[in-house]
Amino acid sequence: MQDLVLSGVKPTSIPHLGNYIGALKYWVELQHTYRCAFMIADLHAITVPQNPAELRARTIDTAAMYFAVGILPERCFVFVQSEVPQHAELGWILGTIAKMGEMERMTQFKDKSAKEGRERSGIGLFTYPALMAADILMYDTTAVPVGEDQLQHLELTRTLAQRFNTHFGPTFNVPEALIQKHGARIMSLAHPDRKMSKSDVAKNGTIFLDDDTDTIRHKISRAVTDSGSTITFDPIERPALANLMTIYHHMTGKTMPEIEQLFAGKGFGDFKKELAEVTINHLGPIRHRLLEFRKDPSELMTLLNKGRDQAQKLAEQKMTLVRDRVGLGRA
Ligand code: ATP
Ligand code: LTN
Repeated sequence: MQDLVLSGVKPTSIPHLGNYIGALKYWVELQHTYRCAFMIADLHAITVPQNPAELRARTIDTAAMYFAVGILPERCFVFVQSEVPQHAELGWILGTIAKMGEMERMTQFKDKSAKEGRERSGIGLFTYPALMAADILMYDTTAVPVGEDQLQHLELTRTLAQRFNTHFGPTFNVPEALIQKHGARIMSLAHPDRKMSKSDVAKNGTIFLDDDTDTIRHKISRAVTDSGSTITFDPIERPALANLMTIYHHMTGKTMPEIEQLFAGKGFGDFKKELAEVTINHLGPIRHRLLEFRKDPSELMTLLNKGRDQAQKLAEQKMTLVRDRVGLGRA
């Protein structure tokens, strides 16, 4: 079987630097080794309330961002999850073999349902992992690049695939997780003890991939640093500076010793100024391509139509087998 990598993000905001370093940038590397499918997970996005007009705009923006960061349409198919209705169908079927206990153990569900209170949380938040399993199993995916937060969902996906195969006969490939070798959790510039996130209340904590040059300079100049004055990498003692150095590393490809040497004898001010410049240089072309897609979305629409058609074709093949195995519909 040919290897296939599949992943996705929820279109709940403009992707930020954390999403880029933690996911998108890695996908761009993977496409040179694997056949890839990248999805905009809009059905997952609505497991928490969304404004409909904003959701639709973010869905298009997220798709544009995939191509803007360098996903190549000739190597990957990119599609919007809800445009392939077989995902919802398979999510339902997998939900019938998943156990309450398994779903209740999911830490993402525990965390997210704690916010609203369990009684008031939507059922979609609970069944989220069955839909995610459907996304993955639909295409005989062999490997899934995910952050650590999603590993538990991937483990459940494997369990559901094996359980289905045992009950109904071989149907799904059992996928592996792909963990980024030098992956990093990027922390908020304003609160280095929290991950950089779309929902950071501190406005300067998150760099969005469509931030303009002045905004990036401003946010980096306001970034929290630790005590001391030398530029040395020490994630335990000086986590704020280590976070900024990690960003510098991902923006330039320079190693930590190289960065330390570059800034020997210089202070935080010089370092931050230089960090802003390398970030602007790296993100500038991405932002430029995003703005072009926004101005004229016709090319993007063609790419998404192609991705949808390809995904639907594969999904329908798989669902024909699944319906047959389970005994759904007429012969
Ligand atoms: P939420 O905060 O709503 O749970 P999220 O940002 O974790 O959302 P997505 O938007 O779907 O979830 O994230 C897409 C990918 O980006 C995931 O693989 C996630 O691990 C990664 N990611 C998100 N924030 C960071 C971060 N600060 N550093 C590194 N990777 C990140
Ligand atoms: N749950 C993931 C997004 C996601 C996904 C997927 C990732 C939805 N379906 C399938 C990999 C494979 C998240 O929150 N990052």
